[in-house]
Amino acid sequence: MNQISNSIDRRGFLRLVATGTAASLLPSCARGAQKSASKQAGQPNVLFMAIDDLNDWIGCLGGHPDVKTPNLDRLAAMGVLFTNAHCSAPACNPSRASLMTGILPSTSGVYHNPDPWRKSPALKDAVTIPQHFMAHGYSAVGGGKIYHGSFPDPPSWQDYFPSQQNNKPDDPVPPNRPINGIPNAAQFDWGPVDAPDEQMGDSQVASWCISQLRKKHDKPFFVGCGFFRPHLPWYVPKKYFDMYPADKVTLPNVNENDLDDVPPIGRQMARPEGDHKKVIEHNQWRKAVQGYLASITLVDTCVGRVIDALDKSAYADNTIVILWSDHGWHLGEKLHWRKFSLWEEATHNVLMMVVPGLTKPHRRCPRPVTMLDIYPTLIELCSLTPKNELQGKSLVPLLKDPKAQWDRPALTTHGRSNHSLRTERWRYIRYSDGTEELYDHDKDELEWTNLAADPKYADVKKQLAKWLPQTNVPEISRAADKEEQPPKPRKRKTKQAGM
Ligand SMILES: [Ca+2]
Ligand SMILES: [Ca+2]
Repeated sequence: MNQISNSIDRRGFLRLVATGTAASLLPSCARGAQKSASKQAGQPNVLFMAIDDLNDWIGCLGGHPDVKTPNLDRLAAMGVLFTNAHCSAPACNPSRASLMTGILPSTSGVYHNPDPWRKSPALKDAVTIPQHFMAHGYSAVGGGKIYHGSFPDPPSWQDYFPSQQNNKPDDPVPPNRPINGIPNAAQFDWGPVDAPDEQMGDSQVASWCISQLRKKHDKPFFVGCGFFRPHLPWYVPKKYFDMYPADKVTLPNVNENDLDDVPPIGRQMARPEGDHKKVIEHNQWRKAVQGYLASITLVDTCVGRVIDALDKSAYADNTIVILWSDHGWHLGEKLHWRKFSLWEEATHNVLMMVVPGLTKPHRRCPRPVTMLDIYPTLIELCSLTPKNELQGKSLVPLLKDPKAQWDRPALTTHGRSNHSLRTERWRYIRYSDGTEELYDHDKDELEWTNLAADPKYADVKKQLAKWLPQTNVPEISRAADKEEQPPKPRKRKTKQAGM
């Protein structure tokens, strides 16, 4: 498979960033820094930005050497970039429901995309982040994808764009789909669309958000702004595809035998006979990477417009900016595509925060944190009433000092009783049948060598296992879901050989 010959060790590149060579290339934002130190009045506003399906392929996280994300890098450089942030669940709906309520999937039973989260006994009456802000005198409005599209939550918002029931403006689509030639691909498709930026749904969401920042507000505000790309399908204007010629893009570094030491439940999550096989058969790996990178740069442009508008607004000095993605994404690593797994590619996501008067520019926090920590962090930053039921932990100590002591690992759950714990050094996975994986990130950043069976690491596993949830409630009843599901497994005819 000569496609692999151009690949790199992606986390080898990450090390380069961390040691400063590439970090020195990061754009600075001295103006933002000066503003951060300026005196603020009253309760801070919150600009709460979300990006769907964005993994660590952004410049400042070093996940991919080709990607161009000048605006995300600029925002990260204005405050604290969490370099070891993970989702609570590697799928849109459970990740977002958990983030917005502060309750773990293992407590709520919201594990998958078709789970109507407000029907969970634990979340039925949950006060979401924007609801808590409204209860403290804030206005709270949103646009684009904050909750999963099938389960919007009108009580969370005073107003919503495009509407309380539909979070997604229409996107232009190219003719003659699927462009990639993969039959029955549905959303699993990529290629340029002949449309100006202004017609893209994300550009419309950015414009709506900018209009909010230009308004005169008589109360402190909470504005949610959620972007859809790089969620599938990767139809974005041609100029973004042209930035990443397919014959030159760097492919992920993939070990064809990587699944050989993965337990059966993990192999079922990877499902190498599905997407990966189709991508290879149709010679689409390079074009897929191109499409993902192009989609990331489109959304980066939207983020840039919003932060420029904030910078020019009356609220630049007293607005907390938080930007997160809901989970990561595989593009062939572990012979897997999409999210829906417990490995680094799927759990690692983007989290950055700029807090006027508190954070300093160019700070990188290596501590393992999760999206569950956002809710208690915002409560502390904005002096809202604490909520004891929240299961995350405020990140304020790390915003003040990104190297402060931090004892808890990052927990990610995919389906009932399948968990991953990530510390700075280790990833420990335990599936519902008791099978395990253990990876040493000091030596194995790509998680290729499962050490779980080695008795030498029994104590490491034992210490990590103390952090597994004691409660694993059953999944709540599913509803029809119009968004993306993990593809159904095909029946296996023979033992899966490495591809
Ligand atoms: Ca998502
Ligand atoms: Ca392996």
